[in-house]
Amino acid sequence: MSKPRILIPRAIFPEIIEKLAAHFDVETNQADEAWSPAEFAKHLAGKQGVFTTGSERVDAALLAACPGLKICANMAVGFNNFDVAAMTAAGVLGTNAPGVLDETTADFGFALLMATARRISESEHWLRAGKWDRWRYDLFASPDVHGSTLGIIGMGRIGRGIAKRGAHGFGMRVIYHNRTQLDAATEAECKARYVSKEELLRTADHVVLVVPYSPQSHHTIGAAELALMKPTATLVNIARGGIVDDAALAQALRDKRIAAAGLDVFEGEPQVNPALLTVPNVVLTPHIASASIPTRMAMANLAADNLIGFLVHGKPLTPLNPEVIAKA
Ligand code: 8YV
Repeated sequence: MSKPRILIPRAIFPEIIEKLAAHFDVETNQADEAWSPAEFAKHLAGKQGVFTTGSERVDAALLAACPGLKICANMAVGFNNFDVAAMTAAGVLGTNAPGVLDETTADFGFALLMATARRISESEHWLRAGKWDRWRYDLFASPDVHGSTLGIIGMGRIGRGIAKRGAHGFGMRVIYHNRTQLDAATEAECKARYVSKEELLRTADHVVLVVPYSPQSHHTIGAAELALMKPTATLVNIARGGIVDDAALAQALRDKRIAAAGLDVFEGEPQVNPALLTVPNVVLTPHIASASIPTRMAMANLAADNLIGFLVHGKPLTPLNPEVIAKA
């Protein structure tokens, strides 16, 4: 019997290709050539599965061009690159990679908060530019992180990891806003208090965004929300591009409406709003919050195990639309 055919459209760990090749006829793109959506569709035609990395759009048009497709396995916890309704209608399973990146991403969120609040990037650029000639009492002086108020918008596993780091490691008062309030035991574990979004924005010294992207969460932070924040506050976005109105943020940073921002994700990435590139009080990183080697390996393994689990054994590990499994 011939093996099912799958596509890995981006470069990936060689060990993962080897693992998948034991079960599948695998087409790869280890040269990491940039494929247009039309080229992606052409390579995907005739395949039963695809190992997506989070940047490939899977929508009704792609599904119509690839009628034999059964599963799209995302190497990401976020899946806003999938039109899940269209996939369900076409009988195509989607899977994501939850759970394996929480601590690594929470570490990075905290690192970005520290770098932003304590002006690490800004002062390093200044030093590298040869501007350091002598000590000054207020040189790159900043607000404190320890003992301050940390506001977290989005209290899923990653948000809770950041809350614990802040409360237990840095003695921060943690407030959070979420679609639903956590149970009392989880709140106690994170030492976190539920507040309205408005109270959070008005009172937090440092605001961290960890909400999944959806049309409802688009521009969770725009000009009106930035206007509520303290002028000394920092804002960190490790969630998704589009959660923050980047143009409004650039303006607020330029006007010193807020003190600083740390951004790992951007509207329209890998493009970055040019206005953000010219303001000094922002730390910019290229969507690397989950990028530790062990975590990226765990994410890739989970995506691979979903492909094997579903196409070989009929049992995916982390399905997004399990209703299609029975029909497959
Ligand atoms: C991925 C992420 O690396 O898992 C997610 O949702 O944002 C990152 O960890 C990214 O999605 C890859 O495009």
